Amino acid sequence: MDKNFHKTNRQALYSRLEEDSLAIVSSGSAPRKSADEYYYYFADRSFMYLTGIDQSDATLLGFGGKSPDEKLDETLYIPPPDAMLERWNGERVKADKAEDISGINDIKYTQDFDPRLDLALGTGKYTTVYLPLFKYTRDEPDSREYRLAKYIQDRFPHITIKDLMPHIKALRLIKKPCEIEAIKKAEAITRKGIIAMMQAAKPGISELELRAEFLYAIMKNGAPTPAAPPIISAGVNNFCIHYHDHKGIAQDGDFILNDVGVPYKNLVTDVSRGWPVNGRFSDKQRQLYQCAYETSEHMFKLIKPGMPMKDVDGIIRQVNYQHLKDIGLCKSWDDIGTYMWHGGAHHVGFDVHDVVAITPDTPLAPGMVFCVDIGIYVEEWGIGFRLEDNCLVTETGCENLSKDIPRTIEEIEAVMN
Ligand SMILES: [Mn+2]
Repeated sequence: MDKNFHKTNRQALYSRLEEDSLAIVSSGSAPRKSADEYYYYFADRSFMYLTGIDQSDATLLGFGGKSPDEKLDETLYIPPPDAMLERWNGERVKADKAEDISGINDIKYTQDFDPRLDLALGTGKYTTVYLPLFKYTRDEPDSREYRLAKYIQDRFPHITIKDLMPHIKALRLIKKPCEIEAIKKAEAITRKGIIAMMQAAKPGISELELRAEFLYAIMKNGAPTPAAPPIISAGVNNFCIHYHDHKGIAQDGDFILNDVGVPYKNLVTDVSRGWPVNGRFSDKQRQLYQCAYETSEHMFKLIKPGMPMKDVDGIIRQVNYQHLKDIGLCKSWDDIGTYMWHGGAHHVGFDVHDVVAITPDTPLAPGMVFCVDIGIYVEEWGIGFRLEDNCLVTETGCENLSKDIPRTIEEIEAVMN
């Protein structure tokens, strides 16, 4: 991304904050996996959104209440050069490069952060510190932000700590044109990965080999990693929604489920398809897939600005119920939960389940990107799958960003045979 993207994001963020406030966002560090082995480092997504700097243990310090045209008052703290550590672990971002990437003019080293913060808060000039206080579950250990919040409260009791996440989530909700372009690039790579699996598929292939085909295709096309651990399963394993075992072998007649995504410039896709391992839909597979396809097509004709977010899920369920009733599977509305196990409309962006400011009543607006995900699970038939596409809300309606990934029965069979 161009540095102006990150700069515009920071300007928009600071202008939302109270005057006399500070905002602190850290890039994070890799958690330890076992012994002296660490998980791959993955920069905090909001830090990436604001700076573009893919460097662990870096911190952005910004000052709130600035109007978007004012000169930004901010400092980026990066780890200092360390020849020995860099020989082992790779190059650390240097000040000039950090400035080029982020558009931040004031770059300092991490050891300068604590004294600067103490000094600033000690002046009595500031009343509020914003920190991204995000926990996925309540019993997660405290991140650096929570520890910092506690330190500030103990040491500077006159300071109010506020959560920065609602402001970041509001910004991340509406995608800019360069983000949409990046998602489109990511869709093209995702397409290659999914087609590679479809073309390699044959009865007897293992889930692991299908996964390898996907990873090989996307990495060969420049994706350094999948967007999230790919979900690729066969037969009854499709009934585990977040399946990661990859121990199964696809038998003749099995349906394959793929729920996969790819990042491009930090923007990700999330696409699911269901397809027969032998390349020909059976009658039952065809019936069910067509229900999901018709529901999806209905949604892409319907979605437009102003519609409340909750209607996407709600209408998917109603329309899909009607289709499942037409083929005799649902007798009454009470049956729908037997076959539809999850909702289908989460946003995608810097995260696969994007961290955005949304409520059920939020009206859709141009620039939002979310999944239209129709999952059908019929255990008595041994068939389960999702048809999941990425929907961009436009000025007048919407666009299916993943429409070029084989989607109709005819397209899938043509690619596989
Ligand atoms: Mn998905």
